[in-house]
Amino acid sequence: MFEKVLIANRGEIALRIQRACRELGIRTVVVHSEADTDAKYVKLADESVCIGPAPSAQSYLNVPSIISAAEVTDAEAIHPGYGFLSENADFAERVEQSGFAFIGPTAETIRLMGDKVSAKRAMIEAGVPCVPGSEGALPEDPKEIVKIARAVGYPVIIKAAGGGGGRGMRVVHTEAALINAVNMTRAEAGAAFNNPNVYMEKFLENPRHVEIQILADTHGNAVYLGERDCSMQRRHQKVIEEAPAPGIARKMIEKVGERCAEACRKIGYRGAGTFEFLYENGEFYFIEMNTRVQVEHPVTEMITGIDIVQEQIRVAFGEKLAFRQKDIVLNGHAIECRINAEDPFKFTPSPGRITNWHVAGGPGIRVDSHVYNGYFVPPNYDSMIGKLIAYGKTREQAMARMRIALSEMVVEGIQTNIPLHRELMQDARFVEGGTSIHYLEHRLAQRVTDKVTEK
Ligand code: MV4
Repeated sequence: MFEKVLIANRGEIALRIQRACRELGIRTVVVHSEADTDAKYVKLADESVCIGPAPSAQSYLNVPSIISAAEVTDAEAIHPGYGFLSENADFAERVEQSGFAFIGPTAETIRLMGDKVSAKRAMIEAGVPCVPGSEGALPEDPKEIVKIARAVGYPVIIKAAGGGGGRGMRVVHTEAALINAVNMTRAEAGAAFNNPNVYMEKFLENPRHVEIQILADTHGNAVYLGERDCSMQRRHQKVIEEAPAPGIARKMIEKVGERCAEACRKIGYRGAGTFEFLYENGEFYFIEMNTRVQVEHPVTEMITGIDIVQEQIRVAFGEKLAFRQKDIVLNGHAIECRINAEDPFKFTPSPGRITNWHVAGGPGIRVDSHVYNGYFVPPNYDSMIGKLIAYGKTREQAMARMRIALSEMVVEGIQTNIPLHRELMQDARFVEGGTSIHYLEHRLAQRVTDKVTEK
C-alpha cells in the first residue's frame, strides 16, 4: 500500500480522507491555506504544508504549490477530494507526470466526462439510457437547429458541453425563442468554459435526481453500489440525500446499475464515480458523470458497509476490488443532512467563530465534520461545515433518528440551516418520499408566503 498520501482539499472531506488513510496504515500530508492553519484536521495530519493565502485560487487551486508539497514531503499519491481540482484533467495529468498516483480516474477519463457532449456519446455507445436530444453538439446552421428541436419536441433545454452541475443551460419553450437561446448559451459557454459547443435535450419538467455510485479497478472489474436520491436541492446545491431512492423498483436499479458498471468496464474507468440520472415516469435518463468522490457518499457507505474512500485509495494503488456484484447487499436506509453555515431563511453565508458545538450521537448516527468548539468558519470557502447522517433499518427509522439527532445538535456563534432540516424532517411530502427536483424550492417559496400572511 502507499506509505504516504497528500490530501489536496480542506474541511470535512480532508478529515474523511485522513481517516481512511489511517485505517489503511497510510501516513498523511495535508496542504492548507493560511485561513486553515488552525484547523484541527491539519494538526491531526502527520505533516502539513501551507500552500498559500486564503483565496482558493492562490492555495487549493494552486497546482505548482501542491505538486511541490508532494515532492518535499515524499508523498506517493494525491487525493483531490471533491470540488477544487478534483475534476481538473490537467491537474490529474500533472500529478501523474510528476510521478505521483492520482486518486481518481485517468486524465483522459476526466476529460471525456468533463465534456458533456463526449460523455453522452460514450454513454449512448455503452448502452446507458440518455435523455433524447441532439446527436452531439448542435450545428451552426439555424435551420438545422430548428429541425432538431422539432424532432425532439418542445420544451427543450440547451446545455453547454463544458457546463454541468447546473451551469450554462437554458430552457426553450417555443421555436420563436430557440435560436436566440442557442446563441446566448453559446456565447456564455465560450466565455465561461472556453468551449462554445452546446447540445440539446428534451426538457423533463418534473424529474427526480437519482444517481448511481460505481467503483472500478484497473483489472477490468466494476460494480455499482446502488443509488442515491438527491432531489432535495436549492439552486443546484443538494440539501438532503438518501439511499436507497424511495419507491423505485430494485429491478430497475439493477438494470441501470449494470449498464453503468458495464460502461465503466468499457471506458476503462478507475476508482469511484457517479452516474447522474433524471428519473421521470419510471424511466432513467443519464445526464452527467462525476469522476470524483461525492459529498453524499456516506449514505451509500451506510447501506453497503463499503468504505468508498478506502476503495478509491486501494484501486489507485492497483489492487483488485475485493468484492463482486453479488457480494454487494443493500441493507436499511440512510439520510444525510448537509449542515451549512448560513441563514436558514435567507441563505446568506454565516461565517465566524463557533462558540458552542455539540454534536448528536446514538444508534445509527454519523457526523462527518471538521468543526469543533471555538472553530472559526472562514468566509472564503463553501458554507458546508459538516454532514449529519442517520441510518435505520427502514426509511421511517432513519428519519426518526434524524429528527432526534437534529434536536440534539447545538451550534452557537454562527447561523446554520439546522432549523430548515428540522422543518423538512416533518414535511409531509418529504416524509412520504419521492419528491421532484423542484419540490424544495416550491416549499421554500411557500414558507415565505406563510410567514407574510402569518398562517
Ligand atoms: C435537465 C433538467 C431537465 N431536463 N435536463 C441541472 C443540473 C445539471 N446536472 C442538469 N440539470 C438539469 N438537467 C433535462 N433534459 C433539469 C435539470 C435540473 C436539475 C437536475 C438535477 C437536480 C436539480 C435540478 C434543478 C434544476 C434543473
